[in-house]
Amino acid sequence: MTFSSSTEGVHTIAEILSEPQTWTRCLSELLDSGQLAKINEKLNKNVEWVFVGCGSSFYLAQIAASSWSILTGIPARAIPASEILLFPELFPAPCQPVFISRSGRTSEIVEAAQYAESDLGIQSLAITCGIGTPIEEICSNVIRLSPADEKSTVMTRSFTSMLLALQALAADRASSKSFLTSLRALPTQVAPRLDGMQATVRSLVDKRTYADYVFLGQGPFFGVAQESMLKVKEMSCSYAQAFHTLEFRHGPKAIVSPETLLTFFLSESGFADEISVLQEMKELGATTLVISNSINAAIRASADYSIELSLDVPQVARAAAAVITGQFLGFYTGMRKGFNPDRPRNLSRVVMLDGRNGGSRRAAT
Ligand code: F1P
Repeated sequence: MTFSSSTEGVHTIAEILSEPQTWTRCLSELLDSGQLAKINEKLNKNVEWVFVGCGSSFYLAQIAASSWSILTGIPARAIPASEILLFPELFPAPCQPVFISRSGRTSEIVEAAQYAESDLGIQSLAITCGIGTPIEEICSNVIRLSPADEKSTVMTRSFTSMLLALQALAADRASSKSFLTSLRALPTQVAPRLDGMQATVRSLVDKRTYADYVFLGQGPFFGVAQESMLKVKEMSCSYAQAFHTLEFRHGPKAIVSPETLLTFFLSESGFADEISVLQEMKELGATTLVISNSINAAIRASADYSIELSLDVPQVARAAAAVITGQFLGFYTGMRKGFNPDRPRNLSRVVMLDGRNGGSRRAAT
């Protein structure tokens, strides 16, 4: 594989490779400080939790909401901040909002938090990698993960670190000591697997690029598919889409051809059903990449490429590790196409909207 220059992408690849050690730093600070229990005492217990974000942070919100319901049994959903601003009816009180923002400055998320706290009088939670940001001023409770901040525009370690922090909050809420133990063990289990992940992705990218990158996942892995789609779009300007795995049969599979790279994030809960989609799509001629905790003969028969995570943690805790594959795929596809992932086309680190008027929102009749 030839890269246009050795200096390109240096920040992004370094930040991806630093994820396990960053997780260790963020999780130990969080778990050893007693902060999670204090936050859980203050936040509302028995209402719907609503995770809010923009861009990658919205896809993070999707994984966090799915994790929250699975771990605590409390209803949860994810919503882009813009929906709250434009359709406030979609954000009914009472609810427990969690605002997710690496920068803490994105206009839509700041306004949505302002609306929740000032207009609706809801005590919310913000999670950010920034310091001294508007979101920290506005929200009643804040989780700060400064070690996870990045130089690069695209979110990588900030994404997975904030995800693990929210999964830890859910585990604390559910008094699940075993899940917290799994999260603490995750970095040590994932670190030695990065080389293998990277090698498989590089061998795939080395051979060719594709007209269409499709990512498939269910439950918490749907958000993983969404974020992987965005990483490939942002870093390589390729056409990429994401679907719930079984949803792909209901029409979108019309696009399948050898020009299509289908990436399957297999779950434990849907393993057998998801593999049958894999087999069907292979028969239709797709090129397939499978990320699974275990790879069996059925997968090997239909996977052109596969990455076996073999992590000794519950499936929800594997989402952060699975996202890294999508980050590598976006990075190496971008480098191969002559882009610089550190400076993605058309993008800025933070989306700040000029003159976006704040003020309270009235539901349209
Ligand atoms: C995150 C975000 C990213 C996007 C780009 C611009 O905003 O929208 O999702 O990839 O980097 O910023 P935030 O998490 O800082 O609010």
